[in-house]
Amino acid sequence: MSEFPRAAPETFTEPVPELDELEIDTPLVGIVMGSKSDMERMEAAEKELIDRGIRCEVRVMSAHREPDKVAEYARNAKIRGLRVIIAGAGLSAALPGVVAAHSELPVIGVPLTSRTSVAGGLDALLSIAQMPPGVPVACVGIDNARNAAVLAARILDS
Ligand code: RP5
Repeated sequence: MSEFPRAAPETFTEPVPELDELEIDTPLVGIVMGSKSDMERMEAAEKELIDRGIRCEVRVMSAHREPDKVAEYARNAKIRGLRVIIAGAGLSAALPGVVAAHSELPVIGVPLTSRTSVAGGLDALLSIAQMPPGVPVACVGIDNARNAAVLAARILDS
């Protein structure tokens, strides 16, 4: 017979308050975008998630101006409890692909129009949709951040 004192069975079933609090507050979806100028269009994703009661966080970070910040965010996303990342960007729209390169989480890209877009945002759409094989990024329609949130909700529900 073991000499180690045994914990009462209820010790294992009691909730740990600190962990409970963490789970309640942890965002499930990260919404990132390449510039503050993207915020107006990306707010539709945040609104949709809030309307559905899905916890989310919003961050501005540029793949070309702040590559280290983007890499760090993507690398830590899963361990922080995020389950899906929505990434919006305009022009060559590298952000969703860079996030996907540094994270195993599903990434949904939102191609955005901006002041100097080519062909009404087709530049961003192709940059996101045409990721090379092995590093997938889901792609919703141009400026359709709401659909990214709906897709994120479906991923969380699957
Ligand atoms: C991209 O370039 C951003 O996602 C934005 O859509 C576009 C223009 O950015 P700003 O010049 O307005 O910062 O990186």
